Amino acid sequence: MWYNQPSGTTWENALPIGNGRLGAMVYGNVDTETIQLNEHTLWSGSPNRNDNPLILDSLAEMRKLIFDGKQKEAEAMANRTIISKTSQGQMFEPAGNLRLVFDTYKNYTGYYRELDIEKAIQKTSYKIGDVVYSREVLASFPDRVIVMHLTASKPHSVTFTTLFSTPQPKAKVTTTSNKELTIAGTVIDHEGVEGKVRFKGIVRMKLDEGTLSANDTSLMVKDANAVTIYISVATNFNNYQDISGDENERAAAYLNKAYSKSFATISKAHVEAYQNYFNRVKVDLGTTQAAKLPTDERLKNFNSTNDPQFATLYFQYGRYLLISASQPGGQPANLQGIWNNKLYPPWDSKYTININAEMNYWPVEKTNLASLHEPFLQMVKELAVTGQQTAKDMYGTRGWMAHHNTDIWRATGAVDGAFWGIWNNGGGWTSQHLWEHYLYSGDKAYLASVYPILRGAATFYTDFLVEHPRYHWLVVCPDMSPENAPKAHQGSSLDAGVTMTNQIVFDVFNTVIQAAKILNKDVAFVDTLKQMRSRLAPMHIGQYGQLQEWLDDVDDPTDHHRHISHLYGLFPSNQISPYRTPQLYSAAKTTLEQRGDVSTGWSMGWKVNWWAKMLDGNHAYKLIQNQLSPVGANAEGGGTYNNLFDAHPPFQIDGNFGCTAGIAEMLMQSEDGSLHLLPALPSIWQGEGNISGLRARGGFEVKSMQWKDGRIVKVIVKSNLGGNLRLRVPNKMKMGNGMTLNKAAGVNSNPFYQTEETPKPVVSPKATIRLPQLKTTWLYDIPTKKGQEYTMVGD
Ligand code: FUC
Repeated sequence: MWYNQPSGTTWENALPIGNGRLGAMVYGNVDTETIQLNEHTLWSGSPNRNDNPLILDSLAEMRKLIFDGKQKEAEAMANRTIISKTSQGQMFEPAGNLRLVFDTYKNYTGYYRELDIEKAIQKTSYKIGDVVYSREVLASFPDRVIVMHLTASKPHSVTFTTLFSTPQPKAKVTTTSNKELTIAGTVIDHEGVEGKVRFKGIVRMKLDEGTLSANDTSLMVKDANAVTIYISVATNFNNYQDISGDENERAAAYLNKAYSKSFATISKAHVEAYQNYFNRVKVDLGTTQAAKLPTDERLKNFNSTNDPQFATLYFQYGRYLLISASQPGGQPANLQGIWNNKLYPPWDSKYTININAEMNYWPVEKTNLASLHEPFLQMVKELAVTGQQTAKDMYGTRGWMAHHNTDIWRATGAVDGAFWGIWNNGGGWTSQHLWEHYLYSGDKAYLASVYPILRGAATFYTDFLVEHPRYHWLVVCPDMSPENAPKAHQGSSLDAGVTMTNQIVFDVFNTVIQAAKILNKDVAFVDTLKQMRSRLAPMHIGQYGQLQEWLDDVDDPTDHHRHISHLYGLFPSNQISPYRTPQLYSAAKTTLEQRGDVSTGWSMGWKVNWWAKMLDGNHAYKLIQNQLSPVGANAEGGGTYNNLFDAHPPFQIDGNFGCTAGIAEMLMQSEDGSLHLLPALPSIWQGEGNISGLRARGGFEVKSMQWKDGRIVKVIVKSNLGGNLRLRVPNKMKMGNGMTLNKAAGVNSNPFYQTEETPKPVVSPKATIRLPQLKTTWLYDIPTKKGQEYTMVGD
């Protein structure tokens, strides 16, 4: 990514770097360089809970109101008895800005700045007079510090003053006797929770000639040949229950260790560590002349030119952002990843778990970054602890649950008001990531270790489900379909047994049933789950041919709401399939068409995945075009900033990750009983292309895949676990050695490719169903051995 202009004062022009612990936005301004700093554990507040236990005594009454159609009364009651009376969630906080103020900056020429996502290094350069100045900055993975290197083409030309500014009201900037610049502070209180996270930042310089001096609040470099700036930030956070760490000691330890190394040494180790992740996937969708322009111009042109490399760049940038924001042992990527400059960020820059936080982790397994799933999986484990008390204190159930938001303290109470907060599936949905991680790795010891958490998520539902008095299915009540309400409910979102919830409960039960079978345990519990599963509400197809969002046929075909939660069953779940459930597939398509394309950033990202699952590459590509429009160009607002951050707006990183996952889904899918290659290749990418390194369920890795004119020329699949490889491809193929391939027959014997039968939908007599016309595909079975590679070529 590169630009001909500095960022100016616009944060969304600055370029992000990060190592999963430290994040920074680098502005690249000539007069004053700004490095806006974040640290992953720097959050407002301190360990706290936010449950409202009043509901426990009024649950029966609440349910009756909902079942009697008195949603508004139920909502008023929920605001009193369910919504938290304390914290609505704490905020991810900025540390401050390191500023380098230069004495020579006027009349610069040849300005250039870039973010090299193959190396995770940001560079800025410009010329003043006959001196070329350059800056390079990285957030080192192995060394845990941010390091900037400044050089000039003429000796003794580097002169600047370094200072800190911060929006944190309880922070102090000083210099030390050994000429370090430091910032130390305590975060703010928020919503009645005392801010107790302390942070420390230390900046130390290494000069090649020239002089370094200090006053009370700044460091002055004069006439150096080159300068290396080492930046270390740490907090006292140990985990969500314990903040007894020593931020001073930590910040100093990282700094001292790194300071002994040169920029070249740090840079080399950093690039190696980064590429260990990044290089696992390579993709080429073609390159045209359009790729020669600066990134911001390509963004402007994307909708009117043929620039397939821009989609490649955006896909790889999603991987770059995930590697930079989410590292084992760190916090999961939040609504803004690890990049926030505001004291009061939008939605607290926390974790919204009715879609956004899960979306962040959609690309992680398939784009070969599985170990970066860890921070999210760790959060789920912690939610299972805090959420156990919430389940007990609020709803009197066993197991664990979470509502629609959480934060670094793993709060699991209901927040933001009844319209948004009465959603009980934060545990159910996030727990499915544990299972997904298993499906890709096949690691049974891991599965055994997370089984109690999966079981706990199911146990909550076994205690919480109630029989619907009219329909007699087992339903969740109170319930809601995230953030949407049918007109029939007088503006209230409260309901019972909404489609998304039924789909999530179905998944949670299936997962435990399968996991228990693999681990050979819990026969009685599995029996209970099977019985209860058979009493869950099936999906409904309503009067307009749509997939119903609610149990009653009350959808509005002109509703363009950004949440289309009932399509959870199409993606990321797999209950709706073109091959297995044609009626539901048709209904899901009708729903997608009725809801329309353009929306907020993350909603468009989700739609890329849905259209990929619809096997409609051109429609998926249209959504990519909508998403890759400069912010402001779409009527509904969603789009992309110059630094390719996704715009809700404002900036929210989920859209980046959603679209990255969607591009992977267009090229390969492995959820629906086979490894499906090129399921949704848009015409614009058909000519020629290749990708290597995508991962599929059951331990398969597509080592390389080449296509031409929409047909697969050659594919090499590595089998890491053995078992049947059922391959679905758009053209006839044979083995690389010329042998014919066996046509697939019967159920796929590969245990990682089992699909649970979706209950038959209830169909409105008024519905018109257009059964799908599917493109012909070839389906083969290839028995594989663990560790072997298999080459298949077009026939
Ligand atoms: C949900 C969404 C909003 C936003 C917020 C962070 O509330 O409905 O669009 O993404 O999360």
